[in-house]
Amino acid sequence: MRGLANDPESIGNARKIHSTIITSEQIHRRGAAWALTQVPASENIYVSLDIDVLDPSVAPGTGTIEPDGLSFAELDELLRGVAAKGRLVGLDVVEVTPYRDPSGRTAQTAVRLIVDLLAAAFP
Ligand SMILES: [Mn+2]
Repeated sequence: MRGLANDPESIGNARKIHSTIITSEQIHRRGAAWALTQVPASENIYVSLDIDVLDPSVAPGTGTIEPDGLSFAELDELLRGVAAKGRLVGLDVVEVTPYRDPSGRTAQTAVRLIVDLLAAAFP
């Protein structure tokens, strides 16, 4: 989680169901490898990725632009590491909005993240 758009109600609801919340600031400070230690191993894993977690310099084509997002390297390391935590059974990527990004880099970045995750999950 990151940015100014986080509201206390959403965070409270996530905590009520015992979700672990890791902020992008923590990942910048402590690294993706540390964040992966906070993810428990599981039989089945579903990855739901909102592209706006990335810094807008990498992914400007999205609905909510917030500075200081994850770098491509941070997110790629996280996704590849999550694949080692169990069996990947599903994946979605949301908030890729190509018409807001004439350069096409947001979609290209999203595709590369998907490819790297699938390659790690199904070597
Ligand atoms: Mn979003």
